[in-house]
Amino acid sequence: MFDTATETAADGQAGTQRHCDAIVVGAGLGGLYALHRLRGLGLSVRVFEAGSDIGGTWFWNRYPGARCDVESMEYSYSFSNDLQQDWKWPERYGTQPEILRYINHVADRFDLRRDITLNTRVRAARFDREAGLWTIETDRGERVSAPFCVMASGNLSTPRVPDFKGLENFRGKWYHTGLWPQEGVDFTGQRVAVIGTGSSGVQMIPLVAAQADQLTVFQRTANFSLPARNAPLDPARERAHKEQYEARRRAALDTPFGIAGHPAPTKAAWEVSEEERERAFEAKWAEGGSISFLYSYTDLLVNKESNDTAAEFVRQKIRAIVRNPATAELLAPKDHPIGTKRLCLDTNYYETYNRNNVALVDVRADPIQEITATGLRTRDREYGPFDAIAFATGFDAMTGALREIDIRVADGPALAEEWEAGPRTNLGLMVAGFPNMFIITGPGSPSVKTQMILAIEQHTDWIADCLSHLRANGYRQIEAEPAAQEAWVRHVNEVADSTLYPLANSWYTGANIPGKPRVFMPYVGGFAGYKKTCDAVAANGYEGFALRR
Ligand code: N01
Repeated sequence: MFDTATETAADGQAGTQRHCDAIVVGAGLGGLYALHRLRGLGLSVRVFEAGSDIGGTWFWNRYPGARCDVESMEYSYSFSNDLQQDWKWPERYGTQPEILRYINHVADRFDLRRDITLNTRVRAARFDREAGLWTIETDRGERVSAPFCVMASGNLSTPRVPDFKGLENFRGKWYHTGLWPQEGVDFTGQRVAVIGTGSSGVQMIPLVAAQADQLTVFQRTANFSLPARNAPLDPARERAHKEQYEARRRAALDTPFGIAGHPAPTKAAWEVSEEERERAFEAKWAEGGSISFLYSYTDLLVNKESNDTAAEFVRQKIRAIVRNPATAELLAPKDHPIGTKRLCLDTNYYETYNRNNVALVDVRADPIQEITATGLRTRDREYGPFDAIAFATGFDAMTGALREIDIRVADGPALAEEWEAGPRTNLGLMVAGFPNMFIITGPGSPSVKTQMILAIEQHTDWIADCLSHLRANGYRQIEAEPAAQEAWVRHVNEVADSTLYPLANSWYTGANIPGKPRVFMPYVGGFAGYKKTCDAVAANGYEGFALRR
């Protein structure tokens, strides 16, 4: 299609082509839609996936309780109305198995599998400017070339077990939430340690507590969590949603989080009386959901005093739920404004600490020093014995997967080196100096601060339109211009600095990885405004991007 030599392997299958029009890295929700969309342009595409099956995040994160914190009617593809009308979500929030089933249905329905190579990790990607080709190299020794490369490698796809001394000596079994065994884990009768209390830990802890003999939770930072209020999807609500599905999807494009159905707040928290605020927070607490809670007032993420009122409301709820006052105080977050770390959604998280087989240990005051043969040692004491340790310790977020691939133009510096002081992109979509490489939901885009599937679709549609434009106008290369990239990076930082987000040590800033530069990575200026900017850039002939024939 782009007039490159197409050499097909002997069996003639697209899935074995050594040359194609576009290579896609990753077969999660992003890679699958990219394949579908680019194929729709008539391009030949090959997708490489490290996992033994498709699904990305929802393939790997099989820990007990794994569930999406965006409602299932929203957290789904919008590109096919038939698909969204046909699919039936059983619950308000999709479980990991249900979402994986949905992803597999999409792959079959749109005949995606034939272009996906599984069990294959892309190790390197080199661009040859003269030939105008990316060549990727896989861990199975395969080399494939294409003029365009789309990185759909995910934001939370590089699981991280902290560098604890002695893990290799542990005689029990250990697991990471993001690499959970496919066959599941039965903790019945076991003494279990969970390390980490982010979204994964908060979801997993109640289920592990219900199964295990004893559970010890090691908490470094208390996190705010709100009740999900999950329930079977009400048929009347589902019907009403489906009747307006397309209109709701369009409405979502005009919102900051990419989610429709939450009326925009009109007042700042300080403008109303304490009683009115309490009533509003109470109603949101009863309704369940994190976005609607943060949407109670206009200024919760920009004004510390206003934020304090919401934070204190949740702290009081924790104190009311957790019977042991010392445990409640430990669980009540005080070191960051609410919403500046990912706000968790739970089912019975705080209630779990009222069980007599559950203990909470503060490893902020007394950090973990070492994993031992039977448990772990903090500075002050030993814990254990444990039969199993479950690490809910998160990911090298947003840049991890890209930095692991040796991406270069000829013999130039690797992308990882270019990003040593933090990621730099234009619109989160492309990187100056790396032509014809697109990133889906990359750093500098709203991605993780929105409904991810909508963000994926918006990026992929922009990329597909861009490739159509190049083809129609005889261009063969596109590259972010350094000045436009600098301006975008500056804007991303300015917007972040005008909010409370930088006050938290979070994976948004790289703070969870020792040595990772502290840069606020997602764009928090809102999905709607971001999409308008991307659309304007395209309408102005890809302003800020150099196009070459
Ligand atoms: O990871 P995290 P996650 N010693 O980085 C602790 C999405 N997600 O997998 O906060 C002791 O949030 C660490 O402590 P601290 C969602 O976007 C969504 O839970 O760094 N503890 C923290 O408590 C989410 O934000 C869903 O001080 C250590 C925890 O480990 C993102 O994925 C579900 C430690 C890591 O929390 C990541 O969530 C799950 C150490 N050395 C995930 N190192 C839903 O949709 C780290 N920790 C619901």
